Amino acid sequence: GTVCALAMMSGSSFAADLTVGFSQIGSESGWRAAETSVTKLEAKKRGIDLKIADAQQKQENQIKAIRSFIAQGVGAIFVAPVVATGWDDVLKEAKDAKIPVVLLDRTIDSKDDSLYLTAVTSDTVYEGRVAGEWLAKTVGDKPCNIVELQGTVGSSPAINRKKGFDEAIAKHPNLKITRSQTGDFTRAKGKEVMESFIKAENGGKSICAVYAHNDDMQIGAIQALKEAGLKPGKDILMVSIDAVPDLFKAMANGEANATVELTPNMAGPAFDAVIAYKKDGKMPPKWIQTESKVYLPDTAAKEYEARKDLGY
Ligand code: GZL
Repeated sequence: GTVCALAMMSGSSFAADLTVGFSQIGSESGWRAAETSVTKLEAKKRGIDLKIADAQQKQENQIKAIRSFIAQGVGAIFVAPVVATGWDDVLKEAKDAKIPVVLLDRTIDSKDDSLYLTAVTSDTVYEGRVAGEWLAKTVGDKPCNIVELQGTVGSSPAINRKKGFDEAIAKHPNLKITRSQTGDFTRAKGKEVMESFIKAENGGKSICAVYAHNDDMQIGAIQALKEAGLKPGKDILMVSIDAVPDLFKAMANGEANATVELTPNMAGPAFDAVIAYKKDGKMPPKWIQTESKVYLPDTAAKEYEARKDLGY
């Protein structure tokens, strides 16, 4: 009745005077674009005033944005840290200004975890591991040369997705990564690096599988393989991570074989943690983990339909 309505009111009215500054990496991938649009939706749902700064993938722009949010006296700061190191000083300034910081979708290497309230991310080591396990199961015991498209150098997902995948295939000596290079999580770079792999691997004939740290680089790789007259998804196994609509489309066309889901909604749990902290002093866990799940071609068409209007 009334009490509940008042509680609801106080919750949302409390959120209504909350301003959050979000230092977003950029729009390097379909997943990143979806994360930005979902964050705007989640802020709107809670009546939160959201200010987003796009860093065009540059850490110095993120640090500038955080300093400007501190100067504006925002209620909380979200940051998706493009790389894992170099944050201690600016996060110390936010801490001294008593502005809680939440890490979204990537983590930082810091000995001092008091520099952030919580990190909302998936388990990116697990994502790499399930990708490796799926490939091992699919290949069986025949020799398989794998080429790997790594994410942004020094970013926590690139480091962890490599770690998890390496651990999984270490158990299968017939699986070997013969080439590994960063495609910086973008389609263009993923295509460019795949073209160089094809040249180096005698026209790509010796490539058994492509492991890409995200779907956007995989989509670039598919284009490069097709232009070289090869058949990705048929002669070459294609496994990647993010579960973006265009990858489901590629799977439905028989050009990709598996993707591991990464929800773009990191902001919902982040907003709720900040509201509970500021309203009732409730300390969230240091890591709020989002779920990951492997998707295969059998449900690709349905999953594509379910996601295509999500703002990717
Ligand atoms: C992972 C996230 C990665 C996505 C990419 O949590 O940081 O960044 O996998 C994006 O698509 O560039």
